Order: sequence, then C-alpha cells, then structure tokens
Amino acid sequence: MTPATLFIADLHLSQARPDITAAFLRFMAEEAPRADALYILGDLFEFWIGDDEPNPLHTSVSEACRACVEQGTPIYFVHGNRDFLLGREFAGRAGVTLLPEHSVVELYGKPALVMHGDTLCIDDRDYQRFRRITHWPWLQWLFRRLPLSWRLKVADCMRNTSQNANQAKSMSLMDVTQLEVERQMAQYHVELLIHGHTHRPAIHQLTLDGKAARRIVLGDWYTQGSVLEVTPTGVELQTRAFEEQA
Ligand code: LP5
Ligand code: MN
Repeated sequence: MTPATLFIADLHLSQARPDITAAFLRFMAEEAPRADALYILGDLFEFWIGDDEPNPLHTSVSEACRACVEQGTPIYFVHGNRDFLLGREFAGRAGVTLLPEHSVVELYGKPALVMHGDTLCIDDRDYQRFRRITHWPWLQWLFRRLPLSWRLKVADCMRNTSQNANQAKSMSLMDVTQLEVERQMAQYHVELLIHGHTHRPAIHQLTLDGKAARRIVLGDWYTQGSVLEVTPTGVELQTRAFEEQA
C-alpha cells in the first residue's frame, strides 16, 4: 500500500449529531490505522469545556484514537477555536500528541506548516480580541475550576453570541487574510500550508518569493467527511459520504 498521511479538521462532534460521530468512528477504525500518521487540525469537538466533563462521546472518541495509535499510527492534534481547552489529561487518555498552534512537520521530505487556521483571519478583529482574551492562562485556569453546569452555560452563551456576531460579518471578513498567509509561510520557510477553520475546502496555488506554493484548506464534516491524503507523490482532497440513517 502507498504510504499516506491523513489530515482532518472541523468535525464539530457532538451528541446532537450521531451521524458525524458514526462517520468519524468508521474512519478511525477502517482508514486511520493504515496511515503513516493522522493529523487532526482543530475543532474535532463542537466545544470543549474541560477534560473532566463526563461525556460518553468523549470516551468513545478517546478509545477510537487510542486503538488507532496502538495499531501503530501516531495521531497529532492541533487545537481549534472550539476545543482550545482540550488538555493533556484527555490527550493522554486518547494517546494523541498535542501540537503547538503552528507547527512545521516533515511530509515525505518536504516541510509543511499545519495549524487550525483561525490565526490567519486577522481582519476579524473582534474574533482576534476574543481569542486573545480566552487564551489568557489565568482566565482558563479560573474557568476550569468553575462547576460543570456554569461552564456549559458560558460555552452556550459564547456560541450564541458568536453565531449572532457571524451573521453580521461578511464572508470575506471570516476568511483568511492573504497577506497574513504569505507572512506566516515566509516566516516558517514553507511552500505548503495546511489548515481548516474556514470550512472552504480548496487547494490554492500561490507564488511566494517567485516559487510555487500551496495552501490546502480542509472541509468541515457537516454533510460529508473531508479528508486530505498526502503521499510521497502528491496531495488529494477527498470526501467521505455519511451513512444513511435508518
Ligand atoms: O465557531 P464559529 O465558526 O461559529 O465562529 C468562529 C468565531 N467564534 C468563536 C467562538 C466559539 O464558537 C465559542 C466556543 C466556545 C468554547 C468553549 C468555552 C471555553 C471558554 C473558555 C474561557 C476561558 O470562536 C467567530 C469568528 C468565526 O469563527 C470565523 O473566523 O468570526 O468569532 C466570533 O464570533 C467572536 C465575536 O466576533 C466576538 C466575541 C463574542 C464573545 C462572546 C462572549 C460571551 C461571554 C459570555 C460569558 C458569560
Ligand atoms: Mn474553527
């Protein structure tokens, strides 16, 4: 079998969408164990309020990840804007390696910059302010110590506020800022960038310093799965159909 590295993002797993969970668990059982590595580039979960939340969905996801890792496929996880609180305890249980927000990884001899993608959307100043604040370590420390029911309420309130705010934002404001893409790719000396977040799957060709470069955007898992397969000879952005509900 050709060696392949797989990338997924923006599954937004929740108990409200068992069809997405089923597609993810199938992918983890049938496809991920055959890969050289699996990268999950953020927003695996609809939201995350702490590793201590007793949620059967979290248990089935951690068990599926662990089983895959035990079969020899390492799993790397980058935080998204929904699950940035996912911590070392859950990662340890699942056997996944947490990566920093921006990482350069070697893919069959070529460096690639991988990230969730929200840090590329710098024109969305309200979001970037929200992000800065919710990443304050002392605020996260405090939040993690609130009772579960309060944390759930805060998350719910943030989701509602965010949804309302997004309705007033233009599509271009919520997309990446091209100059920031180019700045980060130059900073990390890469000709390949892979990210999610915008839910606009595409392979963008660009020119950096006179050289051909690519930005690959993973799709979400709302109506179908989205998987990027990288092999020594190329890249392919693929989809996976969800199973029909009985
Ligand atoms: O998520 P999505 O795609 O809808 O929109 C994102 C940006 N929104 C967010 C907010 C998340 O959806 C909320 C996640 C909850 C996480 C769990 C709780 C952890 C709490 C930790 C506390 C330390 O990321 C959205 C972007 C969009 O992507 C496109 O890039 O535009 O940004 C916003 O909507 C931010 C708003 O513009 C402004 C901020 C609203 C703040 C609400 C604060 C409410 C506080 C309530 C406290 C009681
Ligand atoms: Mn996101």
